[in-house]
Amino acid sequence: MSSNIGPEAKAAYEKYLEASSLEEKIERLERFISLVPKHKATENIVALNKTKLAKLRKQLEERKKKSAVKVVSPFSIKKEGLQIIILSDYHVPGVGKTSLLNYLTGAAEEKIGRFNSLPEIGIYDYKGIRFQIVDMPSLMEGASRGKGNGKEILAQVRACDLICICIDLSRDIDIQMNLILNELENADITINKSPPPIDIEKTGSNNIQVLFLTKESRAHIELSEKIKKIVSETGIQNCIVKIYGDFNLAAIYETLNPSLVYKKAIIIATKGDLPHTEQNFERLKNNYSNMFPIIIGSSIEKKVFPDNFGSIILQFLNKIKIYTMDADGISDKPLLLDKGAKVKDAAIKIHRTFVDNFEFATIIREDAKQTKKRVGLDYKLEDNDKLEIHTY
Ligand SMILES: Nc1nc2c(ncn2[C@@H]2O[C@H](COP(=O)(O)OP(=O)(O)OP(=O)(O)O)[C@@H](O)[C@H]2O)c(=O)[nH]1
Ligand SMILES: [Mg+2]
Repeated sequence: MSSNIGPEAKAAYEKYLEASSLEEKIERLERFISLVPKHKATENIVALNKTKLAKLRKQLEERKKKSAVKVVSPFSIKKEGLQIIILSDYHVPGVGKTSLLNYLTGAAEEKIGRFNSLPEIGIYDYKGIRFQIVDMPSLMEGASRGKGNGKEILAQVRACDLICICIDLSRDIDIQMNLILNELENADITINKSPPPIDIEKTGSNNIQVLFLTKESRAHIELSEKIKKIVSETGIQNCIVKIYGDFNLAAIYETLNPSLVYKKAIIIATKGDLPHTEQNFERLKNNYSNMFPIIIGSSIEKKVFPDNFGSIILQFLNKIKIYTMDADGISDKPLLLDKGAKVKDAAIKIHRTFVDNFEFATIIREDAKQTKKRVGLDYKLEDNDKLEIHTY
């Protein structure tokens, strides 16, 4: 073990090595990872141990699956439309999550100012689009290790479409940000980052091949042997590692960690009406806008909140809305599609038969020169297009 990790983490690692049961191993490895100081020199140690941890967790899950009677957790929320999870750190008084939920959806008014130990859910309707907003119980330090139902909360966060981190501007912002970012990282939830440009495909042959498939990846061709060694250390002996872009060894560890998820997140700063909160808001923007392109200032008390919140989210999630139309008129509930989607993607979403029996489509685009256009399945759609599909 490297000397960069400090005595406390070293001792924790030794304890992990002595653990006998699977549960004990997981708990001690989690503790070890949380104690390793996070900087460049320890990146690989953290990544390697996270991969180990993910494997142990998987083993435990499989063992539980075999024996367990299924119990539905109150923290597991069935997704309805785009799911947004509101998170904050634990504090009395609260950061303002339930106030925000109530402002956007009208749900849970009676729970404002009272600590929520269970999730509260509401539907925020924006121009006919339904966003499911989940106000989660606040995260305590150690949530990723299970404190305050942290594991259940973070398991749901892994499945959502967007994380909204609420930061109380009347308190120290770095304490709040550090706690949340730390717990998310320890739960293998990566924020506002794309997955590395690497695929690892298992093969039948008994060797590890590394393919550098672009000019950017070939700049690191000398890492080939190191990559093989890292992959084989995790127990994979037969695979092709395909690399499509610029990368480093930490990215190889990342790809090998089956439990890593990549999530988009924004920050909502709360209680902007309280005295001396301007400085904290400036500080929040200065320190975190590299990682968070969207930081919204708000005061629910004074009803200060962007009217176009729905549109901000859709843009950030790279979604466009398409209005279908037929002889009876234009639907007021749009279809949500990924940016860059074509007529074909919309047709599939409506019903497969619209693709199979497709004749042509008509598009109305308000600000285009030719407002009504006849197009085919491969035509690229834009936000707010009105679309009519004609079938045989
Ligand atoms: N001044 C001010 N107070 C606010 C604002 N938003 C919420 N509060 C107050 O902050 C307190 C906590 O608000 P909640 O919405 O219950 O906070 P929470 O994050 O849901 O709290 P927990 O469920 O306990 O984690 C309440 O007394 C709210 O009235 C705001 O914009 N300005
Ligand atoms: Mg609450």
